[in-house]
Amino acid sequence: MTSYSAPTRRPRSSETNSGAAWMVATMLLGLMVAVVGFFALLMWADARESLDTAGQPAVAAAARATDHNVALPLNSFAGVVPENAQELAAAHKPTSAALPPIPAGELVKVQMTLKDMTVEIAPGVKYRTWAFDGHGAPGPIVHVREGQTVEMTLTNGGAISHSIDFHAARIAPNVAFKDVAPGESITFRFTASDPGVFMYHCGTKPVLAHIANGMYGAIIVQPKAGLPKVDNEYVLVGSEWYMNGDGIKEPASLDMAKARARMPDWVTFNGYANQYVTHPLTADPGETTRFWVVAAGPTNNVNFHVVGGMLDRAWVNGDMTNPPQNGVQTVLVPAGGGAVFDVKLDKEGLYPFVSHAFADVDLGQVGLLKVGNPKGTTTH
Ligand SMILES: [Cu+2]
Repeated sequence: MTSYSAPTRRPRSSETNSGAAWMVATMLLGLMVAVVGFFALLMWADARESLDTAGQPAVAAAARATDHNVALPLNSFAGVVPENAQELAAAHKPTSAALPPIPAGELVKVQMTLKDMTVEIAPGVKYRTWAFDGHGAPGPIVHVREGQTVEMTLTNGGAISHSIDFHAARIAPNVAFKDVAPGESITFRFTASDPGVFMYHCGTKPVLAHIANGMYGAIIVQPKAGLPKVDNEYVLVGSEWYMNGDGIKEPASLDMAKARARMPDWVTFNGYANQYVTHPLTADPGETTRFWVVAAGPTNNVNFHVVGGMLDRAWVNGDMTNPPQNGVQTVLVPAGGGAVFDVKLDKEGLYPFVSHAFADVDLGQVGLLKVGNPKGTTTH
């Protein structure tokens, strides 16, 4: 600093002896400044050239990111609940997992009206869904027998176009699964020719958004030949939620960037986190329970497992034209797929059923099968 400021100071007469030295120093410093300035100029020119070549794509990428709401970092609201969450969970009426009866006759008419509605997906956590038949998510369980004809009528009571795609149908999707404008209806028929448990969902683009907003459900096609008799039957639809807020003060909506990044806030069975932990499904000791499981996603699989039990019969992939596998621990139900499991539990107790991908358990995809009347709770 001192040497830099020195040349600007005027020398006094008593300093004339050192005047020559100052002059030399000044010249040297001037030279140094010129050299440094020259190199700075070179570096600036180089940087500018780099910007000219790379700047345009970078700006375009940033614009794309903004357009599609994929800017990072993503804010997670996983597990965020109000303080009285336990109380709210207890007050919540659980979604029925019971298998409804098969309608009589050769023709089964199914009618659904689509509505935009706010539902609770965890204690005190609200989400704006697009819902089949005012059910929130999942939509109503459709239960038919192999060989019956399903006549599906979808009325769009929502604000944008939607559709319905049945995985149980062999049908031209461009005709049957086409978009239905708000206020309009579509009717189509298909024969339930393949036994199993299948997903149905809205197939309107972007499908990721429509499924993530709750547009999915299960259709069960009982095999004509029948299945081994069981004591209890439950339907579980796995799915995950991606939120743009915590949903506590005001309902959350879809965060598409989180859906693309596979970063759910909640993962559920039948649309509500942990609901069958607070309100367990039931069985008696020695009974066999059948689980009809669909993984609706939009993206996550369900790795189905019953803690303390065995999947005594497992119709993997819902294939009912072949014998089931026996004594299996965990079965993968892929997103968009289904499977059927018979579980016989002899001892009284609380048996958790989970997706054994435990990140999803942490986010709410766990329930209890209460066998008999065990005392207390489970620490598992
Ligand atoms: Cu839709």
